[in-house]
Parts: sequence; structure tokens; C-alpha cells
Amino acid sequence: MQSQYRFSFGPWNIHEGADPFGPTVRGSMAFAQKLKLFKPMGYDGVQFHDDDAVPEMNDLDGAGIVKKATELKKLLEGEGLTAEFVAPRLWEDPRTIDGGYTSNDPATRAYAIERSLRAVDIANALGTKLIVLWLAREGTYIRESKDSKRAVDQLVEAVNRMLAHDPSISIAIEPKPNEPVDQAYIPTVGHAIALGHLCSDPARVGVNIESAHAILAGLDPSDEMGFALAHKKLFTVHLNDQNGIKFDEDRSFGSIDLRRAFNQVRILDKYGYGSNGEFVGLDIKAMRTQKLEASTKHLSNSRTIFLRLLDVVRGLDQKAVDGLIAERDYEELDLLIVKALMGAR
Ligand code: XLS
Ligand code: MG
Repeated sequence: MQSQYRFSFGPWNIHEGADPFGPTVRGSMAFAQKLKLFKPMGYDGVQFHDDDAVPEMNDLDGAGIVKKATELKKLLEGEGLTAEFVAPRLWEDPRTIDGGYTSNDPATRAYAIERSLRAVDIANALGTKLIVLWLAREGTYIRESKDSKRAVDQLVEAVNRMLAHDPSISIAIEPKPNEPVDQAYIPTVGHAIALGHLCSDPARVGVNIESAHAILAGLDPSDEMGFALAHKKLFTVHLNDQNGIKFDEDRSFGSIDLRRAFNQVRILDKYGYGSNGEFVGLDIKAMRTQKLEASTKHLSNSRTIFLRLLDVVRGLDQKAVDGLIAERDYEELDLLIVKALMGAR
């Protein structure tokens, strides 16, 4: 069991509140200002998209990119912060409208891989060895537009190029079943782990499990975590919550379904998640109704809820739990868990 968990989030989690049906509702916060909020809220790690770390990176050469990232590293050090990972953002560029690694355009596939190698260079300059791949547009709107077998081969090729570019980096694939594409090629943890086994160095390919993405796939996040833990592939997590199977809501951890969140904390704590330096990563958005001055509460709330649930997990009468399991009296066990979550005796 970890005595101390380290928490992380990305600067995109402090945002202006625009959604697909409405414009921004809050003013912007400068990146340097966001960095100052991490430690006071109990966060030590910063997650990055490659262009969070090096804005306009498409306009810079390799050396220019590393120079900018090296400057950022000094800023992080000044704030006592650690870069957790770097994720190539391949879903906004006009070239990657129909995917990056699995695009039908070979020039786009080459761009996506080149950009990913630069993300590895940024990770090195920031002092992290973890790359997260959210394969946002690696999928289809209609099946006939691509070839699902060839797509897996292309994803393996892209991962292998990153693994060869730096023999010391690890890659955490972040599965999601849909959105922005209608059907993603790597929808679940099982698909991601299987993809890793096709790559040149499977030991360096793991997963980043997002609670909401598992829920969107109709799965339980804690079971996905257990599966990844059994494979020793849980390199990081994106904790949040979600109202059922629809668009990704990125709600505060535990705010929709406390029992589901409890079971994520329970499995992570039971198997010593964090003991190899893994961060408890959050990927959450403030409600659009929050005013600017209250637009980081989802971050402090999520960490508070995680730690409160950790108290519940560690406060369980495990002897009573084991006894009820041995008795196969799951109704009684159900009540024991619900009462623990209610703070009732
Ligand atoms: C989607 C991803 C994305 C991050 C990481 O949930 O986590 O939010 O940008 O690529
Ligand atoms: Mg995420």
C-alpha cells in the first residue's frame, strides 16, 4: 500500500468552458498562472500535450523544440513540479482530420510519426520517460473508408518507431471506444494491451486507463485496472467520472458514482499502484456553469474525494468482509460497503 500518492493533471483541465454547443464562458488563465495552482492544491505532476509544452511546435525544427522544452523544464523546477508524461496531440492538425497513424494519406502518417518522435524529444527535455498515446482519430466514421487489420499494423509501426527513437521511453496507450471518431480502433484496455504485445518491445508498452473511457465502453474502470495490473501494464490513470454511455463528460472523480470510484481506489491501493512512481492522474473538466474564480474546484474536489475514499478502503473491517465472502453472504457485504461509503456504522 502506498503511504503517499502523487497527483497530476494537465493544463487543459483548467479551461474556458466552451463545449460543442456553446462558446467559452470564462476568461483564460495563462499557463504560468496555472502552474502556480498545482502545489497549493496538492498536485506534484504536470501532464502535457506536446504543444502545451512547446506551442507552435510545427513551426520549429528539432533543435528549436528541445530548446523551448528545456526552458519549460526550468520553469517546472522553479515551481517544484515534475512532468508526468507528454502526449502527441494528433487530433487538431488539419492534416490529421481522418487520423494520423492510420490516415489513408502516407504523408499524414509520416507527419504523425515525425510529430510523435518530437514528443519523445520533448519528454526527454522535460525529464519524463512516459509518452501517452490517446488515439483520438485512429478509427473510422464508415468502416469501408479504412482497413481495420492494416490500421493495427500502422499503429504497431508508429509505436515501434517511438520505441526505437529512444530505447528508454515507455508508452501508455489510452484507449477510448469513440469520440471524436464514431468507432475507434483501440476501444478498450484489452485492445491496447494486445496491441502492445505486437510491438517490438512489449515491456515498454502499457496503458493509461481513463475512468470515463471505460464507462463509455460499457465496462467497469476498476475491472479494467485489475486486468492491466495483472499484466503489469498500468503505467498511469486518468481518473474522472461519467453519466453513462454518451459523450465524454470528464466529471470530477467520484462525483457521479461513488461506489465505482471506491472500487477504483480499492484496486489501486490493494496492488500498490504508485510504488513505481506512477501518478494518480486526473483528466477532468469544470462544469460550464463555474465562474473563473471557482474554475479549479473540480481538481481539488477530485483529489479530496480520492483521499476520502482511500480512508474508507483502508478503514474497512477486512475480517468481516472476508467472513461474508466465505459465507457467500453478498447481500450483507453489499450493506457493509454501502454503510462504509455512507459513513454509517
Ligand atoms: C483524452 C486524453 C486527452 C489528453 C491525453 O481523454 O486523455 O485528454 O489530451 O492525450
Ligand atoms: Mg484522458
